[in-house]
Amino acid sequence: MKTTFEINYTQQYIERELRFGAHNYHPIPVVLQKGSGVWLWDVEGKRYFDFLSGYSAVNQGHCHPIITEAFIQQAQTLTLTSRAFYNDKLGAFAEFITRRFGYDKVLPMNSGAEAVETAIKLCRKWAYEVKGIEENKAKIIVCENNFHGRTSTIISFSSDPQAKHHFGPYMQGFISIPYNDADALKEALQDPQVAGFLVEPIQGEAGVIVPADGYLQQARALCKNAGVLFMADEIQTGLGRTGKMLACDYENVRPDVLILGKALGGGMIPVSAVLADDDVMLTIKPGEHGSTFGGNPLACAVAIKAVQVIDEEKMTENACRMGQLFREELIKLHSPHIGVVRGKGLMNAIVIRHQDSDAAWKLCLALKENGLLCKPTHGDKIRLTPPLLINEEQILESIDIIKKSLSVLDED
Ligand code: IF1
Repeated sequence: MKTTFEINYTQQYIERELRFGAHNYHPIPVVLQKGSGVWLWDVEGKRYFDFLSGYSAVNQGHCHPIITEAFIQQAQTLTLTSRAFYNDKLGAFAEFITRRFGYDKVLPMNSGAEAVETAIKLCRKWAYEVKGIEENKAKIIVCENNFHGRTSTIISFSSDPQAKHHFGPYMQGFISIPYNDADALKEALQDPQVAGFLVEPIQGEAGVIVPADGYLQQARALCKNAGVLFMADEIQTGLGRTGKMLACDYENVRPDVLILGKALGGGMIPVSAVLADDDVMLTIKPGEHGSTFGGNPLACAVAIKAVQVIDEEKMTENACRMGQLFREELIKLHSPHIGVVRGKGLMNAIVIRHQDSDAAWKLCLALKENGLLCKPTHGDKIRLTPPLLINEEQILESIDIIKKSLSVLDED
């Protein structure tokens, strides 16, 4: 039973956060306290399906027992040494992750944005020292409506005004082309100063934009022919999210530079990584790049388990099956308010069709009331990305919640 007192209780948490925290987000008004698997609980004890999964950082589910165990054990042993010294976990992580994904070397970082920055720096170093581009002239091709993070360099090549307005001056050296357009890429690759192509295999923030079958393979081949690096940002699409370990696996594409993040930290700590072969990775020499926290023993111990549980518990296969069922069931609702259902595996989105411009926000509030958490993006799109261990019964239950919640949009 919900009393006025309890509503105020939630409100108190929200007010404190607003009072003392910067206002760089506009959260759904729910205050979370506990998580387990696909479930979250708020401070009033109400349980929700998590259909955001910490923006896909929690693919393995909240507080996964095996990852938690590795975390606790390592936290009680050794957590941070810096890279001034060797530690006994970085080698194990490096061997594990390079073998798992088939690359010569890994460079560990923390956030996704740092890993993207690392890929950009690596690409430029390679451009000058291997490809032979004139100093300070290297260019990287990116796609319109990309999302690769929020550093001042990365927002320089964003096409989202919200992400870049009044954060200039911007970094030079990026060429933006339409996504899912191999001809545009071919054209842009004519420029001999191009050193790389940075792309999301499925665009996340843009609203789960799945490119045409064959696009990634075509793009990969075009880059190879032009002698430029194909760099895949799999920070959000990777680690089982789309129903394959990597979204690039759908087209048997092996990027020259593979960027991983988010779920590599098992939903517990920020862990990101850049994978490449020696001809690229060894262009960066000691002292030229790094991070205090990158490759720390706690991160390494957690990251190994974070990937192992995805494999051992067949989360990728489950994401593929449950994603298919989920999209089928969404379409079967025949809701006049759902314009589009799209996605792969458990990386899905719906586009809300409604005259009211804040209909998606209203729907998310109704979903929250009915026990399912998610967040709109770009006004009319809602990403639906539950943890990868969600089962069939839970998918059907979530569909019931969505069906029930859609009725709030009938009213006007
Ligand atoms: C926020 C979306 C998800 C990413 C790709 C790099 C990064 C991200 C493909 C940077 C981050 C975020 C950050 C989050 C919103 C979020 C997001 F809405 F943008 F699309 F995941 F759903 N490459 N994605 O998607 O990684 O530095 O954040 O670790 O609030 O900014 P980071």
